Amino acid sequence: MTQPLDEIKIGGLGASRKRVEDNRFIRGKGNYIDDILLPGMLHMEILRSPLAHARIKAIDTSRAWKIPGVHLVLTGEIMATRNLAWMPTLSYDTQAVLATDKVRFQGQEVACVIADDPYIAKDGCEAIDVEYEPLPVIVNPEQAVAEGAPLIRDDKENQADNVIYHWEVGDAEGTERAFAQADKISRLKLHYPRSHPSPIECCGSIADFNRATSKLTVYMTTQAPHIIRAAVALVAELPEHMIRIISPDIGGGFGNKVPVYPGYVCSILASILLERPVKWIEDKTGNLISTGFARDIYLDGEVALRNDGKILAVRMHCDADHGAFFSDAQPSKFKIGLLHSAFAAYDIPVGHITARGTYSNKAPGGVAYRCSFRVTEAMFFQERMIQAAAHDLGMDQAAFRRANFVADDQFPHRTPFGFLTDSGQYAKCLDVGLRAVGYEDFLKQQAEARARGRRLGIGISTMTEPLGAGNSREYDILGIKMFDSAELKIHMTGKALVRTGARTQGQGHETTWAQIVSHELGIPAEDVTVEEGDTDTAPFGMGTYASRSTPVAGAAVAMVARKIRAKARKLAAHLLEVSEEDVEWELGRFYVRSAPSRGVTIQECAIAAYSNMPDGMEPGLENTAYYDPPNLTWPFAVYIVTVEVDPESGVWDVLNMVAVDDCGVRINPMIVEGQIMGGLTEAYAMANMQFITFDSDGNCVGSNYMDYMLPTAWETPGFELHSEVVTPCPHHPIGAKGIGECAAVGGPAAFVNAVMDAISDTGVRNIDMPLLPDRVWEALTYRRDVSGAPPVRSDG
Ligand code: MCN
Ligand code: CUM
Repeated sequence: MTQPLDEIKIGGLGASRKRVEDNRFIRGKGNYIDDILLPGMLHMEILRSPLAHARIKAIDTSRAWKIPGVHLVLTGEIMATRNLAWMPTLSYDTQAVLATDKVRFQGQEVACVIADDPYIAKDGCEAIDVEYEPLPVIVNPEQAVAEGAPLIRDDKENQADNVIYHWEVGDAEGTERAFAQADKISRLKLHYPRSHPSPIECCGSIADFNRATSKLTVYMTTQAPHIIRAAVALVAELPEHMIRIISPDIGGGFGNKVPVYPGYVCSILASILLERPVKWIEDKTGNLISTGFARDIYLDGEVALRNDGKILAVRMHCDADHGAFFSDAQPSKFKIGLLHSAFAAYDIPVGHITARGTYSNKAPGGVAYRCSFRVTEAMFFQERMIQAAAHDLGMDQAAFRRANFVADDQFPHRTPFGFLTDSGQYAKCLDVGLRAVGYEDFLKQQAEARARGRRLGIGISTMTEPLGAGNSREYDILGIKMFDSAELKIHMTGKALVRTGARTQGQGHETTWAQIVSHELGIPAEDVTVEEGDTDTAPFGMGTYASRSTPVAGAAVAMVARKIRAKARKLAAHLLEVSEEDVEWELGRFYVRSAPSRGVTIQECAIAAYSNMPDGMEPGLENTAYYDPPNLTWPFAVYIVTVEVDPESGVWDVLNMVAVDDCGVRINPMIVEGQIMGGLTEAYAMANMQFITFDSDGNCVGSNYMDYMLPTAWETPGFELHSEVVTPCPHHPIGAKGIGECAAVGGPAAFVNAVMDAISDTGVRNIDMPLLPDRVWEALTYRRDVSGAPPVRSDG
């Protein structure tokens, strides 16, 4: 008898396998965009606008052209001759590639210089003379809709004001009726500030157009190479087989590398004009002031309550500041993304959400920083409103949540805003978290400390996130449906190559996809190579964002492995000389049901596919599977934070943080924990220190790492992670749900709620993030809410 394979030993499902990609990263052998050198390559630098809103009177490039080593100076005027001064956005708006008429935000791309090296190109930019006529500036929605506000998008026909859209969902009348019957109405107004993904590697591209073959190859920092190829094909009217997008190693994406940026487009046109490779590498300030930011959204929310703690209805109005162009890179038909995933974990009979999007003189963006398209805002609003409601009712915040959660037997559950959540054990997660943090004990300590003048606080946040966009009925990008595919080739030696259309940026796909193959076929994970990111070799896919890779591409990997197994079974029957019905499968091996010791391994089937196949069977052992997810996957989490606030200085310290994440079956528990740790770190940073805002002239405050801080191990508190709650996803082939963003989504409210709890006796309802010491001090000292909405004073 053969020994059954030990799945963990071969690196299958549930193995905390070390990340194979790290082998090259920690040796400095990664292949990032700036590592790539092509023969004859030129370098591009971008001239950006110093002003937030100004008419361009003249651009004089003559001095730049004269600099030795300068090959090309691109302006909006030149772009316009190719119909490329403006480009369409994924949200059906237009965005300037290089400004022609006006600049609309500080940092906007005005011209590009292409030269022998980046330094000459930079000198070239400095030699361009632009004459600006300053215009009044708008930095928030209130200013955008004020009487007499300057019209930002005067380039657009039929755009008479600064409003982009009005949007609503839910039942307005039913909500009104429920509010009329409420014992109490709890109201909260706040601002989720602009934040920035800020990956360590900035954005960049190398365009390489070959006149002889007419083929355009672009190396690009993109999370979604196939979508970029489709977009280039549509915009440049080039056939797809003449475009190759390669996304090399990516030094972090976090949503920043989803949108299409002017730098990409300019490097492509420059390469076409010069017939030489053109490299553009963005600098850190360029990244912070001009690329896709996140959030910047205002909430006016109300909860209708019964005295016994039951939530009767919720009502929310949100004002979203999108910056100068509506360029949200999100695939839903909803203007405000998945904001209406709010309250999905709570059993709320009725609700109504209205939203308004406006333009401002700020860089465009809004949807992406470790979020499933505004779910971060949704969960933040939800958990801040829940805490305020519990406080207004005088109820314990944990008990209030438990009383309103969707119960385990209520799934699939239709939310008041139309989502169908798939599964979960919400109360159990909460109980695990409360036990871990020592809830009852802490409440006692808190009361004792308060009596001695010390301020302790405890904050709870929960989140459920719609991950895996999305089923083809409801999601598309430019009409392209959101399925994904995986291709699996088993070599004759039994080793394998799997490719998907996703693109890892640090999440570890090279490790985890191999584990799925291992789980399905019993091939050791170390025998499986994973490739992603090259549109000439990877099968079609919609890319990696919204933690959709495991829900969609990962599912496709499982499905293609099953197709391979089905063919291998036929080969096994042939080798064992029995009929297929008499063949049984155990991990890595087929055997004869009546004689289990007679069997063949998957590796023996692989060689047979090339050397000894039954009559009539096509040789080879490879296949492709497309996966159209039936629903989104809905992970759940509870985050609990305890803090101490120093009333003298407003400084707050985290005493303890507990995280209970249920993302269904974990493919690689260590990678999942890494994702949670990273997300909690970012959540802490957003709540505590990341400050990027604007003064009344539209100057970006926070355009560098002195102001916009990245937390290091020094600042970051420790986190205690819990993995004991596992609710397998009912519609995913291996029961996995996404995890990549959960902690960044649910984390911020836990920190803010903890600080608010510590000062709950002051009557202060809200301090906007980041909870900088001066804001907390102001709230405590003057007993008033502290808004973080721009403009800020720029004189310090
Ligand atoms: N995983 C697992 N078991 C599960 C779920 C996931 O083992 N039940 C593993 C996956 O196989 C994968 C990783 O965890 O290796 C993340 O999987 P998933 O949740 O599917 O998310 P994606 O791979 O689609 O990653 C996207 C997500 C997003 S949208 C942002 S933003 C973010 C995030 O990932 N950006 C990141 N985490 C990041 N981590 C790093 N290091 N760098 C980024 O840019
Ligand atoms: Cu919203 S950031 Mo991620 O989806 O790439």
